[in-house]
Amino acid sequence: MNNLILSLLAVLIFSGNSWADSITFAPTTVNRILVSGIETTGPARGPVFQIFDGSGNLLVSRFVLNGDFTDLQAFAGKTITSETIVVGGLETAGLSRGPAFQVYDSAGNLLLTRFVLNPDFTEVTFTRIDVNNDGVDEILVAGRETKGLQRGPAFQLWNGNGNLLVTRFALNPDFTNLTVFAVDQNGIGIQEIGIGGVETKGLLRGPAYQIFESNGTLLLTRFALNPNFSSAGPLP
Ligand SMILES: [Ca+2]
Ligand SMILES: [Ca+2]
Repeated sequence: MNNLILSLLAVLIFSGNSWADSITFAPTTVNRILVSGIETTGPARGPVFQIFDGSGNLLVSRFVLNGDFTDLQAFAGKTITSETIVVGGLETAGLSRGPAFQVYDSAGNLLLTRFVLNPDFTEVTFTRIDVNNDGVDEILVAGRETKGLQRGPAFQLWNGNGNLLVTRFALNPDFTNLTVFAVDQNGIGIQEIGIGGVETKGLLRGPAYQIFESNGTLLLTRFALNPNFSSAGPLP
């Protein structure tokens, strides 16, 4: 689908309302388009995703999480044996329960809701990763604990049934500007978890990354570039 059609879709969908966070457009696993955003004025119904077929026909429109959520992220994957839509965000008002994700089937039916990490986390990202190479995606959640115990960067791995597989703090509390990525570090077809950042306080050693097995075992720590890059780096 070209940019003209996407732009036209955006105008058709969002005219008349205001939207917070970035509106994102992403492919699904079956040649459809996933659009997500947060409606913050007008009816102000909060986070929503929509699915369009290749001809631009609206197939699914679903309000998700609740109106107290910010930092919406949405992606399509196969967290069960069929396609699912995963939406994540931070509940920063109301009950303020922190980061959570929901899994929907491709028809827009809610399969599960999970609050993750804890309410002291910010800069939370949700991505899919197949850590055991079985064709079913796991859900990788990462962020920084910046309040409370302030333990810094951490990640969790969840399966599509909502079971927590591992929780692991990474790098150290002086790291910011996190990036999370999947990598087959040893080349045997099963992905490991990478987490990179910049040590912007304390020892100020600059950028570094770590590689973990999916069970949380640390495989590698590597500093990169040099400490002069300590104030650089995009936010995820
Ligand atoms: Ca898997
Ligand atoms: Ca591997």
